[in-house]
Amino acid sequence: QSGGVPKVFKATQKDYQAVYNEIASRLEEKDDYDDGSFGPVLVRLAWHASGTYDKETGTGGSNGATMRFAPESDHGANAGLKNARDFLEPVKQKFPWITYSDLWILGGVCAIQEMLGPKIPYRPGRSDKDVSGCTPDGRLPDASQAQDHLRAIFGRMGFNDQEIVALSGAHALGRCHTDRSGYSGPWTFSPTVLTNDYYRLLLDEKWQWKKWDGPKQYEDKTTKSLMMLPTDYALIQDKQFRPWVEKYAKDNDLFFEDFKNVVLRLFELGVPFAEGTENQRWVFKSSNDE
Ligand code: CCH
Repeated sequence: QSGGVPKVFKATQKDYQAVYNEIASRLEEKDDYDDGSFGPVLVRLAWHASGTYDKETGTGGSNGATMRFAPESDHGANAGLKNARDFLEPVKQKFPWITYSDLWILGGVCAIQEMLGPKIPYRPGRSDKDVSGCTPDGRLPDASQAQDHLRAIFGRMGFNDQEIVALSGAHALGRCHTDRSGYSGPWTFSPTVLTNDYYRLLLDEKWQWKKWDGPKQYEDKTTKSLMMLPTDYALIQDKQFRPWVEKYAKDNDLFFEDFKNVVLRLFELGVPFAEGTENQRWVFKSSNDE
């Protein structure tokens, strides 16, 4: 560099798109994991990084990536997320300028888009914190509980009833693992493609308690191969939640629009973005875009 002054690298949208592309190609390549994709566990990592937010104290949220450290990495709710963090580590090595906290959220955005969900507009600006930024245990939802608990947990993050139901549609993706949460099985028949099937199945299937030694969960009466958590089932038991389940079950476009808006907010919780960047979010090209 002229004058001996080291040039500060300022990453642009193009640079972040390159990181997106790297994550997408690793998703494609590593298709022997779980149901054939790391996508669902990447979405869960981005959600658990963000969902620790407390609007009263401004603590937690996607700024910090403090789940890299114990005690947060050892919180029961985060069991299994090492798979997602390890998946992203080589990406961090290849693009060392990106923060872990921006990378984990970009991983969630990329996974949702590559699993054929809506585009999730993104802006960078998260910085990594040290172990002192770890949030206390108990901030993420407990699947054995019901609507009051959901409202308390998501209300603390700043979300209303409609947003709770829209966010829950992410359970179209992935599965429960007995060696992680103790629960077992997928919610839908296509756990690596985002659809509104979660809502449709909630309403259309007959659900019964699964007979087993594990934690209380529902199974579908017809095939006994799908599951619902007590918190999932609460969405159709509760009078205020249920109309939203019905709307999203009928209208995938509405679900995608609302899911995009609420996930965008979730992924930005607790981040002190530079002023004036609210209207400067980027939309990344997915690998199947022309
Ligand atoms: Fe979830 N989720 N989640 N979840 N979750 C689990 C798995 C996934 C709850 C409990 C569980 C959201 C909301 C809730 C995903 C995304 C979201 C598991 C199984 C439990 C238990 C973990 C295991 O055993 O591997 C509860 C309770 C709530 C309350 O509302 C929200 C919100 C999102 C995202 C927006 C995804 C994706 C998975 C699948 C992970 C995988 O590895 O397949």
